[in-house]
Amino acid sequence: MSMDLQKAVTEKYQKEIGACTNEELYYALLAMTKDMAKEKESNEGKRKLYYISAEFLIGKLLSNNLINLGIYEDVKALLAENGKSLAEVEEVEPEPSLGNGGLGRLAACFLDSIASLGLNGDGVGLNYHYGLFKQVFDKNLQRETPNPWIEKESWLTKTDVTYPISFGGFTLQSRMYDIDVIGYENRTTKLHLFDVETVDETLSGDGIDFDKEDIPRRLTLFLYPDDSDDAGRILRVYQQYFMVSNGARLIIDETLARGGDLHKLYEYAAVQINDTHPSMVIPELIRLLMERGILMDEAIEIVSKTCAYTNHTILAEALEKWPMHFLEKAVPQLLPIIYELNSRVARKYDDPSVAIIDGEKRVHMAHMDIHYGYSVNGVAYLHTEILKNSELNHFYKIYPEKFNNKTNGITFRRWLLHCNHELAELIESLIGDGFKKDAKELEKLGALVNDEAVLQRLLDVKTAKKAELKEYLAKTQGITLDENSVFDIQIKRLHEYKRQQMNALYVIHKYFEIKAGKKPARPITVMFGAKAAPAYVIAKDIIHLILCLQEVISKDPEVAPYLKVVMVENYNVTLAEKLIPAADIHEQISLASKEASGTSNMKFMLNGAVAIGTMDGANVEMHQFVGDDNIYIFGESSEQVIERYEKADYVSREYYEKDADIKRAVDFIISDELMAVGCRENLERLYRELLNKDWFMTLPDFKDYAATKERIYADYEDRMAWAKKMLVNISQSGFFSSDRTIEQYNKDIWHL
Ligand code: 26Q
Repeated sequence: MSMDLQKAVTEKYQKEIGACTNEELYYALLAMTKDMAKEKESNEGKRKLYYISAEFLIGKLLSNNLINLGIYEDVKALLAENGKSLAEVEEVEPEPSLGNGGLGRLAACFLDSIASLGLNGDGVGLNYHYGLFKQVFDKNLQRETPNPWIEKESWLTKTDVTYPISFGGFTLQSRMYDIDVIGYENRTTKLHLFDVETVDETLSGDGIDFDKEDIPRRLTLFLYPDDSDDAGRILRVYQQYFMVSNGARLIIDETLARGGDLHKLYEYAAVQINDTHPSMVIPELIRLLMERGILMDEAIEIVSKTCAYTNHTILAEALEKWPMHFLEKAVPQLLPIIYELNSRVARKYDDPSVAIIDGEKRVHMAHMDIHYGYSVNGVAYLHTEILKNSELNHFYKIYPEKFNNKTNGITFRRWLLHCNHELAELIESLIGDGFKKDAKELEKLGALVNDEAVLQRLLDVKTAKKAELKEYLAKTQGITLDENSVFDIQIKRLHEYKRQQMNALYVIHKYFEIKAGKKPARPITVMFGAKAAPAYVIAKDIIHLILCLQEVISKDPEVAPYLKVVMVENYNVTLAEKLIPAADIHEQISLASKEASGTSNMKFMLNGAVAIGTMDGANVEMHQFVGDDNIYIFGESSEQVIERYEKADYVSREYYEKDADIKRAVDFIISDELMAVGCRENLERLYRELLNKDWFMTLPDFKDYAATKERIYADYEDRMAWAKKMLVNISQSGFFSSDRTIEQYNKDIWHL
């Protein structure tokens, strides 16, 4: 192996390893890794899975690939012998931001598990040139800039596969690019990313503006973070159709190439539709089969046995409903099929709530998926129950057999072996290395919960990771941290239902307590990382509030020694890999019933952090695994919340008026102190929102939240008792491996 890197370096640069720059070493390792991936066998089998997703938030690939190839330690040692650091070489790699958050990262974890389990399945998506925007803070506000990640040499490999993709009025030539997904000590699969041949990276200014009507040149520039304006929304339709038409053609070509019979496509292909973004694959596959001579009745039947749908949200506004005239303009060839699918449903069921096309001529993509797919799954126990019993109840009554749950998971390769070598090594020294392939073996740690020497080593690893984060943030963002403070972290997309604003209100509450002389036993560092969709006004106001609090508190000599707010800039996978191992406490405080699953909760648990959370998403299952003593649960239940929405009788102002602590915290948003560092318009808008609406009910949960925070900070001071909680969390995290999730998808849905 060591020969290989020297060989790659010699071939590329005619130099010795020790004489190379970090850039040169990165490109040499990239080339070497791509060659090694080529030599590995791909998975085979009769039936092949196509995981179609608008997002694959893969993160940096070098280290993960080296780990999965089993050569990470060798490369690291070889570089060290030559006076080089693998960690510094890693810094050179740009992070592709091909996803918004959980859904995109889940797709990436799934590909890792599919490859590692040796299953026959590939990912299909789009090759966004700028991905999601890069976040910069400017005057305590979020500003968006492009994040170019494709360099001359990258993980992408250009293929010969191209298709003519027709839209209303014009046709574009596509091109498929592949990224090898290397499984852990196993085979490889591929992520197929489609691009347009005519793409042109020119933007209109220094932000992320561009001509949204110039489809041939702009189709694959950005991943859509929102659906704020019509030009943007229709561009999203073009993107989605481009993705699924390419995917459908690939599926048909590969099936035929393997000697498959299109009349039995479902014996050769399973298509997993990741949320509704790829839903047009259903009418497109039907159309392509009909082009090849199959009659409509049969084509519908074939496709219905091929496609399965995963739901990731119960927020009504996130369920895609495309106006008919968008589809007429962008993809007129699909209309006859969508009309037919709609009439078949309408003939059978007169309930308008299950119609595909509604009274306002909008196409409900999820409804099409449920009627014409063979499986519908939610992503955590509670989420699937809510889908069955309320959100999609009318569908559940028609098709109870289609509904199933697949609780999300994460890949332990990236989220433990790669991001926390120190912890992985400690675990291996205690229970051997079986957990690397069978995560359930972590349960063996349970026998050690009273071993103080072990607990002390666990605390030492945590301290080391906190110090590492401190150094990294000092170097990259000029942030100073106190590693002896408690690290309390909330990292996820900024959304009102995730309730970063409640965490911010607690910070204000603590600020006042400290001012009044009630000092915490140890300094507290509250960290945030979050991007807000550029058009999501309130989300951006919440970022503004947090940044203003960061400034006000850091400049207040009475409070700063005890409380620090840190909002990291441009939160992404790379930062997650540094923040999660360093966390003592993680915030999973969504309004019960709103977070489908959450996946950062699982990553923190695996890294020995303790959660404060509501009974929402996968927190419910985490609670079941670790028990009351090892997770801090608070807040109203999903039943209570659902009832509040049904009754529509929540008045936030009542909570504000009857509780002095709440009033003081909310009022601080428009205080002179904050106005001095912030924008009146933004802060007042947020204040009014909380006072007059508070749609995600932060105020009713606030007191319980604050009391629970006091309890968790107090418990943190008994270091041995705390280390025991850490160990229980790690030992019970095996269920949340994406290997388990993928095995369940395969057993119940894909049958590969
Ligand atoms: C829709 C229409 C127009 C433009 C954009 C969108 C859009 C984009 C992204 C809608 C939804 C998303 C992403 C959703 C998402 O990330 N959901 C998360 O999925 C995770 C994996 O299942 C869960 O753990 C999270 O609970 C869920 O919020």
